[in-house]
Amino acid sequence: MTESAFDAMMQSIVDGEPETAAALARRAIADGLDPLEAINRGFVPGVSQVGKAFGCGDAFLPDLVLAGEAMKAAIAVLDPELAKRGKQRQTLGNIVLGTIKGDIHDIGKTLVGTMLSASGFEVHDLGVDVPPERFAHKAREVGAVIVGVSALLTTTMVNQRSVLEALDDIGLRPQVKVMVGGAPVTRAYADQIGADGYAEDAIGAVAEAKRILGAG
Ligand code: HCB
Repeated sequence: MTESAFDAMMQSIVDGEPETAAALARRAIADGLDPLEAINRGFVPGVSQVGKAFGCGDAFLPDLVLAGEAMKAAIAVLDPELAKRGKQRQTLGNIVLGTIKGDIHDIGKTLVGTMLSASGFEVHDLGVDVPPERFAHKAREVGAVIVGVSALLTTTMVNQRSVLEALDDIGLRPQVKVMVGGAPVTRAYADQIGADGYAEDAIGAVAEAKRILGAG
C-alpha cells in the first residue's frame, strides 16, 4: 500500500465523503492491508486534521459532521474485518463500554469495543450519552471485570469520575476496574480521578485491559 493510498483515505475524511471513504476501505481489504493500519495511517489523520481546523475556527460544525460520517462509513467496512481476525480466542472477561453522559462521540469508543472483542473480551456496548448509574448497573448485571468510559469533550470528561462513584455506591469498587479514554483524557487525569487504567488508542486499550487484569 502506497503513501498516496493513505493520503486518499485521509482526504476522503477531510472532504467528508462517506462513499469514497467506504470504497477506499474496501480496496484496502482487497489489497490485503491490515485494517488497523488503514484506520491509523489513513482515516484517523483525516479526523485529526478536521478536528484541529474546527478547533481554530478554520472548519465548522457541518465539516465535523461530514468527517464523522465519512469516518463511520470507513469503520463500518473495516470493523467486521478487524473482528474476524480476532475470532476464536478465549474469553478474557466481560467489559461494559460506553460514551459518558452528555457526549455523543462514538467512533473511537466503537473502535475500542471492536478491538477488545477481537482480543477475546466480551463487550457490552451501551452506546452514547450513558448515565454513570447505567454503567454500574450493567456491570453488576453481566459480572463485568472492567468498565470502559469514553469522553471526547472537556465538559463531559468530568463525568467519568461519576462512574467510579456509581460503582462504589453499589459496592462494586474496587473489584470492578475502570478504564478511561478519549481525546482530552490523559494518564494524569485518569490517576487524578482514581481510574485503574487509561489508553490513548484502541490497541492501547487492549494492552491496558490485560495489564489491569494481570493477564498481559
Ligand atoms: Co466533536 N469535538 N463535537 N463531533 N469532534 C471534537 C472532539 C473536538 C476536539 C474538536 C475541536 O474543537 N478541536 C471538540 C471538543 C473540544 C473540547 O471539549 N476540548 C468537539 C466539539 C466541541 C463538538 C461539539 C460540542 C460541537 C458543537 O456542537 N458545537 C459537538 C458535541 C456533541 C456532544 O457530544 N454532545 C460535537 C459533535 C461532533 C459530531 C457529532 C459532529 C462528530 C461525532 C460523530 C460520532 O462520533 N458519531 C464529531 C467529531 C467527528 C469530532 C472529531 C473531529 C473526531 C472524533 C473522532 O471520531 N476521532 C473531534 C476532533 C478530535 O478528536 N481530534 C471533534 C477518531 C477516534 C478514532 O478517536 O479519540 O474518539 P477518539 O478515540 C480513540 C482514543 O481516544 C481512545 O481509543 C480510541 C480509538 O483509537 N479511546 C479510549 C476513546 N475512548 C476510550 C475509552 C477507553 O476506555 C479507552 C480508550
